[in-house]
Amino acid sequence: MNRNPTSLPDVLAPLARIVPVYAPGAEREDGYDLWLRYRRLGDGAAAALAKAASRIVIPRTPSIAMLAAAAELHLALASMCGEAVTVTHDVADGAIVLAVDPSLAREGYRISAATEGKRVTRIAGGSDIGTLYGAFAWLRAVLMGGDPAAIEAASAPKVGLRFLNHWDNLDRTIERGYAGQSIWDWWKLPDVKDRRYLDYARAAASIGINAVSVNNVSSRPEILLPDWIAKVRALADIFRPYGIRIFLAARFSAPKELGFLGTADPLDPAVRAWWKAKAGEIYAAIPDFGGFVVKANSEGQPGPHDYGRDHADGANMLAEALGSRGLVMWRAFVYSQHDPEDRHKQAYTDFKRLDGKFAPNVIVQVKNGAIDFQPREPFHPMFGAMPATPLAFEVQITKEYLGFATHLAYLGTMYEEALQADTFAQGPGSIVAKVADGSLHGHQLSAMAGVANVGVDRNWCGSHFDQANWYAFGRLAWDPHASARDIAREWVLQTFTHDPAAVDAIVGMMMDSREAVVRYMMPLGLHHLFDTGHHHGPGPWVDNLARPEWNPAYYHRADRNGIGFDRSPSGSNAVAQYAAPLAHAWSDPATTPDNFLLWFHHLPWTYRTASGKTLWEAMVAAYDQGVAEAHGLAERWKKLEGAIDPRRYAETSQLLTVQEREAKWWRDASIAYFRELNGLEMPRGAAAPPLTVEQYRSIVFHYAPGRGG
Ligand code: GCW
Repeated sequence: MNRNPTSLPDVLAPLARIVPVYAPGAEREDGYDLWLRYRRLGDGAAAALAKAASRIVIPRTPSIAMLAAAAELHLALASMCGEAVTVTHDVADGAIVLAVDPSLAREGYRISAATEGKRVTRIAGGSDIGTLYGAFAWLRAVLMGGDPAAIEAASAPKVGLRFLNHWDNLDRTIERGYAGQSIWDWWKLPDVKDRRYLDYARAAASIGINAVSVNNVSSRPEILLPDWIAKVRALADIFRPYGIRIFLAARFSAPKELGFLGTADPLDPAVRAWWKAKAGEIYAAIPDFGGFVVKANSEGQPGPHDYGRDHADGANMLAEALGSRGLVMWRAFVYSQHDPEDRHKQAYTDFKRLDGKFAPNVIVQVKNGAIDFQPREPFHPMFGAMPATPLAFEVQITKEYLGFATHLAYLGTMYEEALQADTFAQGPGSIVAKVADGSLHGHQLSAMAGVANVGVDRNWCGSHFDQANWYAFGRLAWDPHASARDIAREWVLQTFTHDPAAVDAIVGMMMDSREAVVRYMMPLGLHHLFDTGHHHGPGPWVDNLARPEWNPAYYHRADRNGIGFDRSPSGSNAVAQYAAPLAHAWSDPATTPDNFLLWFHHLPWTYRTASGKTLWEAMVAAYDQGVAEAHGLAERWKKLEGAIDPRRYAETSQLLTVQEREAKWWRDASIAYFRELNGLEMPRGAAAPPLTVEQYRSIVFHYAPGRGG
């Protein structure tokens, strides 16, 4: 399907060696279309598609979402077949009939071929939004190479709220964004409605996203002012046909900071009245407003603790203001520099005792792991431990800690690992996915939140492969029990190629990629060893920051004798926050998987790991393997030249070169530093780092992306 377009004339070759000029047609492969890549099919396939989808039939009084479904099919069919199809009310052979079938789940759909006595495809949803999802599912099947006349499928989302969180500031910078500025052009809103808003809504809806918070959780209060609500409303109007509800990150101190009141105490009647009025004002503009996401008493953000109140007091006050109209997504990412307790334990300690105290429209939003989106973390101990509270499962799609947009790291496997982790809360099989979908404790409310990786870069996400992480998040939020490999395959078929060997090769690279990153950055359960502020590259030597728990040295605790954070009963005893089988296994290094060894234990460098190697030997071997794997990714990609279009091939090649270089840097800087502490020889066969620790320490990065405003 994606054969190389006409090749570049030979005479242009000298230029092409210097600048990336592409052959005609290649300029289109800039990634803008994401996985909605409706390219013209070959004549035979186009004729078959045109026959199977000769017209689009909509109900007599179609809702706006039904029209969005028809518009998508219309766009796709016209692009793929080369001619427009009619949108009509009359059924005929070859029609795609869009319908609502209230017997289906509200957001579910059923696609059936050859029904109604005519040769038609019927796409029915439990509501018009279900029909829209069905239309996207039908298109997905077509793009993956399915026979358009025979596609049958039925599905419904397992998670209620499938939520993208943008950490976009009001000045268009993005905290932890690596794909350029924010796509929300606040200054020109509400008058200028950028085409991107629509394309964003289409892409998000195509993978089932139904909620979006548009501003950074480390929020500014101005978004709640009337002129800003008007801007937000313009976005909400564009998202509505696509089934997406808008949320705002609310700054807890807004009534005070905006100068309306002298306090933001959640129990103060004037504060409660202010938020109620504010909610009323928002609902008058945006009747389907989703609610608030709140980062409170975390990393300098204001919150109820400022007034001696607890998180439930704060969340319930906002929940009351919204009433049954909306939800409060109250984040559990809280830790304090004044608390000497292991940071791993703090959120659990703070929230566990509040279980059952939250209002019915509050969801507590919990990161996948207890610290902070690290390349690998054990699952957050709150999962399974808060039976009376619906918990949202939050992950980062943007790769703050996995190589920004320059390293290939497919995160489907990382999400899957956390979702499949067994909490043992209700005995074996109590996996995190069952907390995310609400089934473990029978909650009606369920949610998955992903921190978006979208910006104004032409390819949206900063690299082609980073699009797969947005895609995988959406697909797993739809079904948290789905397989990361299947999702990778779907994505490759829709974006890159149908050539079976190439598909296998690309899926293979994706599946191996995140583990490679873990190995060359932080093997064996090491975590949080990033350089300060921008988090780009290694900073294991950093130990002088004011907040103790912001120092990498706090996490690795390495010295002459050993390394690792003792969270066993002899240390911080964070293991006790997990259910008995895990607490037991993870208390002893001998029964702790190598992946988490130094997360839970402080061990001598001479400790014998399961492999028979000493800890030092195992660590160096893991770093070396990570570097070899990064090199391997670049080599595997080289074999794909010609199998995919030249533009995306070249752009990805350049990034893989960066990744390999930075993998070496991670390894060498980390080993140089640890070796300075332990004074050990390099293990046999391993090369010593080329630079000194001082030289690695002295590398600085001015204006690294993602720090926000
Ligand atoms: O990972 C950390 C980031 C912060 C972020 C915080 C959070 C928005 O370094 O930039 O703040 O997580 O999740 O609130």
